[in-house]
Amino acid sequence: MSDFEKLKDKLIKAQSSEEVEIVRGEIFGKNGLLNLEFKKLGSLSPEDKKKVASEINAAKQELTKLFNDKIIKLADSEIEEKVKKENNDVTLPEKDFRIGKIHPVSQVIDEISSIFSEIGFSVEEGPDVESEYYNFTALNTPENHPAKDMHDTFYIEENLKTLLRTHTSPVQVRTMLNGKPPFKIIAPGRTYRSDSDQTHTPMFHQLEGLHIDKNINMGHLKGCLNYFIKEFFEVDKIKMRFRPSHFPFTEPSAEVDIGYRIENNKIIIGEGDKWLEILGCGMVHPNVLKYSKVDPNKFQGFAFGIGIDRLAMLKYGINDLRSFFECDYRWLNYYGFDPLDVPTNYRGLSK
Ligand code: 2NL
Repeated sequence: MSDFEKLKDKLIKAQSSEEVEIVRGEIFGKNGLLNLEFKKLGSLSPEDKKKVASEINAAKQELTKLFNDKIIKLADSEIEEKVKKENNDVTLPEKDFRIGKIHPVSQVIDEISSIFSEIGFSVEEGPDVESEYYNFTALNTPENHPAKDMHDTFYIEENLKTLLRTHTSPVQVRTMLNGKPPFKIIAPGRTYRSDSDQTHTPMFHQLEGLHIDKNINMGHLKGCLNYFIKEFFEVDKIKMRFRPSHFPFTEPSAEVDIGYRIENNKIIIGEGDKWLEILGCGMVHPNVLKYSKVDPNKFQGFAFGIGIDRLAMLKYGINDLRSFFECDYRWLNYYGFDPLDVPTNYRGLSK
């Protein structure tokens, strides 16, 4: 058997692509048989040279075809073998949950829901497209209030009676109309205002709370917010102050500041002599209770509203609000949370 015949036989008998690769080197490689044979041509007479060269070329062509056929056949059967072994069902959902990340806004909503559910609040949701009645009238907002201005609120063009909700308060009004007191709910969700600059986006997230029962007073509100802020920032002590304010839907109304200081370019929440405004609150206005079919002589309660985006920025050291809504996968990969680490109070919210 000639050297060519031997290698041809070896190629035919090869069982795997690794074996084919070895024979390929022996035939077509730098020191392979073909190069060796071509080198020998130099010492032959011109006539023999022509004859032997054409023989080598014929063998080269035959081997090339054999090699290509073989590699395709083996690749096919090897893939088939692999698929059989792996037993993958491509219709099943993604197995590796670590690929996706939870957006910091969703994380903060989950954290706050966990904190309030611990003290008996349930979560309510409502539509983003609201009626003017639930968004303003039922919340005791006068006809000439600046918030109702076309420049501040997105009205749905055709009738001006529907709009994109400017807060999540209509969710609470709907909940009260659909049930009987007491009520102890939070309403997180998207809200919209015609405002866009470095610190405002036309769509933002808000969370409101409402507790209506007999004999609820400002002391309950203070205790509830103190608990919430400590849990949320995961600190034992918090400095908190109430400043008088005004909202059409609460009386009295207040804004809440928390104490902080800056250390090594990082914000320390709960201590220090600087103040940061974080939410608005108050005792629900009797008119709002009347609109919601709750008797203000029997029931009263407190309500509060918090901007979630700013809270998420504060807690997780995110400086640019607009990055929240750019859908940049690299940003989400860095600031996002593990979907399997669901926040709970007893196991830790964010660690
Ligand atoms: C703020 C202020 C606030 C409320 C929201 C509310 C809801 C009902 C009745 C009464 Cl149904 N009040 N919500 C009360 C006070 C303040 O939000 O600055 N939010 C970012």
